[in-house]
Amino acid sequence: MKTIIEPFRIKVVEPIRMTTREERERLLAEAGWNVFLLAAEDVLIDLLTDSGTAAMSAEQWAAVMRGDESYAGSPSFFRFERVVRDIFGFEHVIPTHQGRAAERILFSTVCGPGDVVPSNTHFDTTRANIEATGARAVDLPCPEARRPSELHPFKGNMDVDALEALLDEVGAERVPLVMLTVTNNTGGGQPVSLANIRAVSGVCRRHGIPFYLDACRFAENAYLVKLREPGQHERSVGEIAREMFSYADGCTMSAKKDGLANIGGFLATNDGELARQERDLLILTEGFPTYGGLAGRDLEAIAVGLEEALREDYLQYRLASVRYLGERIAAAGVPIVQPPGGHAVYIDAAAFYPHLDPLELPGQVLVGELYLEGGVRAVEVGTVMFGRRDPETGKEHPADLELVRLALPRRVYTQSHVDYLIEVIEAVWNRRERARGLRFVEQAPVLRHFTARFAPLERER
Ligand code: P70
Repeated sequence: MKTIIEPFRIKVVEPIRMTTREERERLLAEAGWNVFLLAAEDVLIDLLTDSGTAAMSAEQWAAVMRGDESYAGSPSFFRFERVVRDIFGFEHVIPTHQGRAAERILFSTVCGPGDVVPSNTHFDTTRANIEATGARAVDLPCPEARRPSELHPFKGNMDVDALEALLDEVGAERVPLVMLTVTNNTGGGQPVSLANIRAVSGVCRRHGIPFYLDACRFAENAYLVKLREPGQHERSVGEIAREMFSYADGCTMSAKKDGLANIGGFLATNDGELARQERDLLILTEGFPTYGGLAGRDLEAIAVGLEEALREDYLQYRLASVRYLGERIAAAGVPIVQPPGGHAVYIDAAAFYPHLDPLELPGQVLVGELYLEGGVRAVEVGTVMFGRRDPETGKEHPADLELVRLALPRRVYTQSHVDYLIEVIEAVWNRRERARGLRFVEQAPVLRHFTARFAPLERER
């Protein structure tokens, strides 16, 4: 059959609520045009994030009941550890309450002032946790990553020459580790090829630098390798994933993504001495090493979820729905990051609203318009998230790209939800010329996108 269906049927439903346009205008104004500040019940289709929003399977809920809540030595931990070791291949597995806790523990153990941590592109919490230690986070995406409309199978790749040049410039001793984010979330949910992982790992080995993967979306990356990388088509996704991790010395993971869980994460490494230091820190802030800030039932849900995330019927459906959304809106003329990636479709808001300057926050404008039009919540990945205000002069510096991410929660929405979304996006596209810019009214010094408030610019276009 040519139709790729949702490979599940629905056992529990959760009603979603339609609002009127008048209500949404009031609600968005009250939220200062920041959709993070909306009540979730006022959102119809929530594409804010694919993190922690997955629908759990019957098997996961059954595992939740098996959860053992012993403070130390819970069998739920040992089941979790066995699955993580089996898929990822690392000896030491340290559970954390989510991805950023793994990042904080890793970076505060290995980084300090003057250090430099390169990645294809750091996610915002990763960058913030590196910078919090006084180190510098450097993004080295491949050149294709900076050109949204250009087709390339592995736009998540790192620029290996740029990595070599950086190591020559700063000296390998200043680089406590190199990271690759799979898939590259900030760069459009784009996959990293096995060849690139191998090449980056090779550079690291030559210089004696540990190499880590930010593994949040490892299963989607492995499936895209299977689809797009020559010679990989016949292999299982699990086998590809194991090869990806075989080149690395450790990983950080948010199980809220490809763990198909609503909370959780982990840090993994083959370095026993490092793991000991990390566990000491874990006890200080997260909890005892056999639960690390999670309940036994969460560890069980993650153990089942990690294996389900590697099932190919699920990945085929998931990637097909992202591709369907991307291809339909692109066919209507909407500029998107091409080709659609793993967990989300990214609209190029700078090309969508060419009449708006980056400092008029075109991405945030588009996010607001999508909510006003159809109760859809997306997220800006542009100047609001990655731009910087100079603390001395107050001058705003725009981000490289002005993107809006439509992240699809896993196993949550159906084809007709996606068809509705396409209509909403087309309606916003058709009146794009009338959109006006936004300005910041309030902002926090770090991770400002979560709490900032905005107001429309006076000028009517
Ligand atoms: C997302 C969420 C989290 C994330 C990630 C990568 C590649 C680490 C983490 C941290 C965050 C988010 C963004 C916008 C709206 C809501 C939430 N990404 N590395 O949606 O993991 O959140 O578990 O601490 O993508 O992309 P954690």
